Amino acid sequence: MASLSFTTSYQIEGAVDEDGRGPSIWDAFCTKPGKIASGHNGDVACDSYHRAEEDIALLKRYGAMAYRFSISWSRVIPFGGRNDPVNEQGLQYYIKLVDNLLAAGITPLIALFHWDLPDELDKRYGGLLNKQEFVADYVNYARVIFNALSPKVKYWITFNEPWCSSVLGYNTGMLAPGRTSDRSKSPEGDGATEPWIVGHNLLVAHGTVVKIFREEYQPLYGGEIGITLNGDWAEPWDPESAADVEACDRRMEFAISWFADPIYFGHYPKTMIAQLGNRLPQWTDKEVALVKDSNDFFGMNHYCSTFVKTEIGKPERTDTVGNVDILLQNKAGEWIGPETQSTWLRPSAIGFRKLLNWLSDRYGQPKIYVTENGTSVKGENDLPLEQALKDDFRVQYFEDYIGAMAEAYTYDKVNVRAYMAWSMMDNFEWAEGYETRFGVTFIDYQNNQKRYPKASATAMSNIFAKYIKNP
Ligand code: GBH
Repeated sequence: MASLSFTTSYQIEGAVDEDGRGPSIWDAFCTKPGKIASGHNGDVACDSYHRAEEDIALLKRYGAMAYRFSISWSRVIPFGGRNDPVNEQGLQYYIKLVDNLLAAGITPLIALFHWDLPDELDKRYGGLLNKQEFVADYVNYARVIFNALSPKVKYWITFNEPWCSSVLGYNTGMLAPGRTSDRSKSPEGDGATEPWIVGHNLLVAHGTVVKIFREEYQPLYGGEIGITLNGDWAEPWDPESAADVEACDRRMEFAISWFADPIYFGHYPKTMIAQLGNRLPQWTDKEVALVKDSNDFFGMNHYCSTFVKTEIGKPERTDTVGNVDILLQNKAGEWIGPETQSTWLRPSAIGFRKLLNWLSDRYGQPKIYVTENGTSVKGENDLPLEQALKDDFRVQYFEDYIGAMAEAYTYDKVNVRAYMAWSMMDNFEWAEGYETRFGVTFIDYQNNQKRYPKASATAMSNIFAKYIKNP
């Protein structure tokens, strides 16, 4: 299964006040001064709430086989909680979206949660920090969606990038809800407890919903469910240095194994236990039973590679990534890849192939779905429209990365079965606002969100036709 496409609710929909939608933590976060580039917000975004049909027609024209999107919890249950009313209009929006995708021959793949928690749940009980309440409300929300859509939708993602929700939402404060409150508490580390608590709660919520899906919905309608993690490939800064090689392991474990080890092995990775001690929550037997073996597929978002150097001794800065220093240059002064618009994103297709192999080896050849992969282009937002549409850099990126994935599949026997490009269209890039563009479709934000296919949109159909066969 290959797709040209992927989007998420808050990043594309807009219409934040319409048809009974309640506010999410992202609506609240965007009002905080200094949090989002140029003070942007998702009020209008790509206006996809009103243009879903136009977008599906575009997908069809691009030859997309699948479309991954996320559901806005606060559109469906405006206050979010299990005793709060369901907003029928919000639910109908997604039912119609799915029906229209299916009618167009496009397979829907749904993420239940891509960061936009109903704001009320954050206010009511601390949102993701409150295990008991959060899990119960998430279960209720998932049931509402499964009841409406599981007969039609065969691919489900419980959470997108729990690392981002935990670390960026509760430690660096870069993403909503923007908490940084317990940084620098203790001398033996940066002292943060909240990211590890949130990560744990997300895993328990994931495992609980997977169990319900498997017991109550899968037997009736089939379908698959899993979690999507994010992870860059880590390459040692000095390959001769054992310490740098170890730093790479720490980096990978703190990014990916934090969530994948409990799911595949039933415990946290050893580097995290060693570094975080009792700040890492303990697994109860009941929780292990819920979380272990809870992936039907391994969802992986991947963008780039970095060099990694040992950095023991500066824990206050790097605790959350594994006490490592992340660099773009190796010891010889070589850059990992060309510059993009995003400071964090340095492409390296070889790194992608290595990552796929690492996942496959460590987790016993799981079925992998690449649920996001793509790039911004340096200066793209400043180009006149005609030039922005000639995004050769992005075309090259996709060719290289999909080529590397095809090699991993063909020569390394990695069981990678789906690929979704980020993104079908330029959209609200969280803290980067609208200044960074990732789309294969240009959105003219100045002119009524008009859509223009970029060269990469055309290129993608050809790339897929070359490498990937159905399903
Ligand atoms: C994806 O995350 C998101 O899932 C998607 O919604 C988003 O639009 C896309 O990225 C493109 O930005 O200061 O080093 O913490 C990708 C993983 C992890 C990439 C956090 C950006 C922030 C830089 N992201 N990282 S850092």
